[in-house]
Amino acid sequence: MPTPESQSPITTNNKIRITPSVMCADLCNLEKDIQELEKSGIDLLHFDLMDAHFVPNMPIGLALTEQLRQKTECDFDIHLMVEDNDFFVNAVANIGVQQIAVHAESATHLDRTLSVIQGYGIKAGVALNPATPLSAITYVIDRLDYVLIMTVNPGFAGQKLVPATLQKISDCRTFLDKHGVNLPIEVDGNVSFENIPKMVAAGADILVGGSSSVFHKTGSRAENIQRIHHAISLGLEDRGV
Ligand code: S6P
Ligand code: MG
Repeated sequence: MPTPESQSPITTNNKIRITPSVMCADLCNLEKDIQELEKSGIDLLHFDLMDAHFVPNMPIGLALTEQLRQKTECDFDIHLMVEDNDFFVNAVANIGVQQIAVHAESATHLDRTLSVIQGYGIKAGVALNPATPLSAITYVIDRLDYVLIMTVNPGFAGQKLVPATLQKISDCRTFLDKHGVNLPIEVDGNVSFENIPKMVAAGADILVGGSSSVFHKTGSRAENIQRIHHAISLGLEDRGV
């Protein structure tokens, strides 16, 4: 937990959003799984698009993203973990998605890539690996729509939280406040029932739900979403809301 001294005033509104990670869903029964989530009140879906180069994995791809676009009204939240960002940005923009985050570590021309995303009328975010300093977004902060803080090293579901990232969420909120911008912070990686209160208290606004929450084996999707809402309310209490 961040110390009281290091906590900044939370300046975003208190509508916390849950974005289930499609790679953690039942991929053989995806339509049914997504419909169940929609019935539970989810309005955002997180797609982890990987190229097996920037990260050593490739769980889901463009064809699946495109087909799922026909099956749900949810907004599509795209997390690119790829080397060729511009190829993937153009490909997913044509599918019809609502927000795209590119990694600062892989974007050679970050400012230009963000402007290409926004040129499509899509919200643009920057994703930061656990070890990447917040200063990586300093000179694009004025054009950003959100920040994606990785709380595990990207590539795989089912990992343990990198502990320093809790402090990083809080530091990110302070950093945004200092720059006078009120952007949502998305957090991704081991966003578990246990970690959610701490993440929300630190300033997280969008929670990526994977195997440690939305798709947790101990409950149905609906039960897990309820547990997440409870965990969020604990975090908001800690924020003093
Ligand atoms: C990881 C990816 C994430 C995972 C999610 C899994 O590279 O970006 O979106 O799908 O973190 O959640 P969990 O609860 O299994 O860590
Ligand atoms: Mg992700």
